[in-house]
Order: sequence, then C-alpha cells, then structure tokens
Amino acid sequence: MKMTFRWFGENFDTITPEQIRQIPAVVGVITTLYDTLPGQVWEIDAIKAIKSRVERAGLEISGIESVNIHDAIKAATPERDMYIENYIKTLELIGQEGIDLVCYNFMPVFDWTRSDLAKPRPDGSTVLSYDAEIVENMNFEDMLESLGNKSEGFILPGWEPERMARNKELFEIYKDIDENTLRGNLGYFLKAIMPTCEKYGIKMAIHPDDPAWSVFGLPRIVKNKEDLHALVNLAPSPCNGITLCTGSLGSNPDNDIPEIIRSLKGKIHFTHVRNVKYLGYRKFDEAAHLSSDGSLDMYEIMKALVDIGFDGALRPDHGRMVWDEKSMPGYGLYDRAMGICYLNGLLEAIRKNNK
Ligand SMILES: [Mn+2]
Repeated sequence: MKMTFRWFGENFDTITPEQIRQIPAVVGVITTLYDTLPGQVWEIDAIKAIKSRVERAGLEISGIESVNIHDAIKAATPERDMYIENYIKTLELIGQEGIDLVCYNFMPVFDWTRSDLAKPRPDGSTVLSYDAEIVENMNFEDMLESLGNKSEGFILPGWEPERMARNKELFEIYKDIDENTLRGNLGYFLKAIMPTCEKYGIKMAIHPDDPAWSVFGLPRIVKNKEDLHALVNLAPSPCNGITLCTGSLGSNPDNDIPEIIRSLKGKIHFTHVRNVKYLGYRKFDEAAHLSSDGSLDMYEIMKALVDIGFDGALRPDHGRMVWDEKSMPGYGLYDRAMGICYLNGLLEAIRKNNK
C-alpha cells in the first residue's frame, strides 16, 4: 500500500510538494492538469513539467485524478468517438511518462455535491456537509451559486466554470438517459480504451458517485456493491477497476464498506479514505478520519484492505478545515496530514497483529 496525497498543481494548490514530502510515509502525489477541460488532449510538455516538479520534491506522481470524461461520451452524443480518441491520446502520453493509475468518474453534468462547504463543528473546525432536505429544495442554479459563494475563490474540482456555464444544455442531453443507458455508454467507453490501458499498464479506477444516490434527477451508476460489480463486468480486464472511496460509498449507511472491499479483491486500484458522520436520512457531515469522530469503522476498513492484499495508492480524502487554514474546501494540509498519521498508526497495528 502506497501512501499518497492529492495535489492540484502549482497554480491551483495552496500546498507545496515539499510540504507534502514531510508528511510521514507519503511517497507520491495524486495530481492532474487542473487547467485542462474534459475532452481536451493533454500537452506532453505540461505532463513532463508537473512530473519533474513533483520529482524535484522527492516524490512521484502515483496517479492522475482525474482525466475527466467529456459529457459527449457519457451521453453518447454523435461526437463521442472523437472524444474517446482524444482520451486515448491523453492515456498514451500519460503511459509514456510511466504513470500507471487514472481515476475518473462517470457522473453526468457535475461531480460531487454538498449543501455546505464550511459547516462549523463543535470543535471550531469546518467541514463539507450534505442535507438532502436543503438540496431537494434547491434548483441547480441555486446550488451553483451557493457552492461558488462558499468556495473561498477556489475552483472546485468537478465544478469548473467553463463546464457549469453549459449546465442547461448538459441537463438537456441527459433528459432521456436512464441508469441502463448510462451504464451501456460506460461499457462502450471502457471497451474502447482498454487496449491502450493494457499496452501501457494503466489501471483505470472509477470513482463512486458522491453522494451515493441520484441528485437533481440525474442517473447514478456507481452507488453500491451491485453497481461496482456490474462496472467490473462491463469490460473484463486487469486494467478495469475502481477507486474505493469510503466517504462517497459511506454516505449511504446501507453500504457495508469492509464487505464491499473484501468482495472486490484485485479490482481496487486506488483508495480514498475518509470518515462521515450520519445525522439522519441522506444527511451527513464530513468528519475527522478517526473512527470515533464519525460513523465509519476505520479500523475495519483498513483491515479489510490489508486482508485482501491491497497494494495500490491510498490517500486521505477530504479533511476538516482547522487552525485557520485557507485552502480549497476539504483539501487543507493540516487535517489531511493528521488523517495520514492516524491511518499510519492503524496500519502498523493491523500488520503487527496479523503476524
Ligand atoms: Mn473520494
């Protein structure tokens, strides 16, 4: 298991690779070219530049999160084959630079959703939170405005302004797309890219939907154990796998995360670890990584990963905002670093107990 840390790149992140290098056990970053749009072919010079920047700090690029997928592919519009060709070109460039892990998602229109990006907790920290009652009483424009107002000027991953400017048009193209159609479109995409992934040894790791249910009437196909197994079966290849995100899957208390991990041995290419605190039906706050701060049993989650022999990249996921840090919501240095130290402790104890 390889401990990693998400980094958005020099011009977008408040944190430096040198700071990340000092977090115990971290060997690599998970990054992306944050200023490329879905559908755009990446520039080789930009890939080489970010790679050498990370290596200068004594770290590696352990994976890309994300190479975003154009909505034409998700919705199977007439331009989809052109955009799949572009995606393959980007994979080839990444593969030639020796990067072997790509996280992506297949959520229509936008990625993750929250009703609040800075909800105060009793300890004075703030967290991202979700309350279905609030979200269901908002239209999409309200949501966009509310996230924009609370993002402290940072561009939120998955909510890029260029993409959101087209939201009405995007909602329209998904009008007749149900879960089965969307899944079929995902299968078409995966079958098209797998030969390239196999050639370069690139592991594709789909990120679960966040939260793990339909929002604004859009179809969602990566919500639970059944969905994850269906995804794996869409394109049987060692390169087709998942990102096990405990917080996204864990937004639904019906998802038994350790059991899902054990059922997907060999298909988990990447792991995001964080905790959530259930407050009611479809209502949760994000929490510190510590088990007792939230509703997930982090010991059992880490134990399941050790037991199945997970040897891929793992990163802490969203943290609380603490110690007056200003950064992209969920992606401060301090609480994610504390999360890693806690996960390091769990791992050491689990491994010693297993001996
Ligand atoms: Mn995640």
